[in-house]
Amino acid sequence: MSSSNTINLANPHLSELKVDHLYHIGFNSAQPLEELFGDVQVVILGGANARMHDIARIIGSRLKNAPISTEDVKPIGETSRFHLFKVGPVMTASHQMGQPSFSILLHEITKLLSFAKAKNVVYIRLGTCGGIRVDPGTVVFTDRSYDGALNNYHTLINCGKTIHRESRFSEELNKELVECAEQINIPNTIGNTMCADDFYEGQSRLDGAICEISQQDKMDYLVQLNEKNIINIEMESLVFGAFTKYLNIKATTMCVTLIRRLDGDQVADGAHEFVQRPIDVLLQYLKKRDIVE
Ligand code: R2B
Ligand code: URA
Repeated sequence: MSSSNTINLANPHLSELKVDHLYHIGFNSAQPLEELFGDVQVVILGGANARMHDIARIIGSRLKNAPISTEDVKPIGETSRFHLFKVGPVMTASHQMGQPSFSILLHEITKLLSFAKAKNVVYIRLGTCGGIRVDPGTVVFTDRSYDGALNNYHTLINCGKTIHRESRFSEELNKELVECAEQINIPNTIGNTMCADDFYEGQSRLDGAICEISQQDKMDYLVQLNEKNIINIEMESLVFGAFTKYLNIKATTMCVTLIRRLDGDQVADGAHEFVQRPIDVLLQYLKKRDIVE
């Protein structure tokens, strides 16, 4: 963030573009972005289109100022890749699964909000994950994110060179959200997260179509994760923590555990009832910020 608390992009080449086309979300810098998005305060990111639509509907209907009826909440911009919603000062967007897709969305919404001069914007990713030792249904707030080799940085290749960016979320935002979770009695913890590029082999599961590890290899690895205070495993936090830290955007990841990986790898149908928990924490946070009733 810059001194005026708008998002300060870190790209000197952008000023050379006459119009910046935000290709995947279907907006461009020639549009009146300040009018459309200048009031955004909170950005909610999650994997699935339908879930982000539901969250936008709930927030829209509970807005303190000018509530929006649920049938009027519709995706905006280009919808073939991501679904983006704007309800009052809240933007919600689906990012699909994995870091490459999420990273594209992050670049484009961040340019959009910077061009719109939105101030003090907070980014929250909410979703699901696998827990290691904690009980299913625990909401985990990520402090640091690690890759599968237990590096606390996101690696990218730029012009053939390897770049590492530390991945860490806002301590302040995590504390605020923990307080919200406590107020509504949702089991929660702050800890570190392992971010994998795949659900099966990348998360040391034994139930993929290919598996080259033994049960003992998996257990030894889960113990190693535990030694780094890694509580959970998901697929987007590493790039998210690195990107937002680099641009000084207040952000975090809050994911509910669907399973306890020390007990197995399969996600049972019933686990999906837990998906509501991070949404309830979010609504409590928006209430505290006086955005929803
Ligand atoms: C959690 O759940 C998804 C995989 O099922 C992935 O997007 C993630 O991070
Ligand atoms: N999402 C993941 O990435 N892993 C799990 O085990 C569950 C949900």
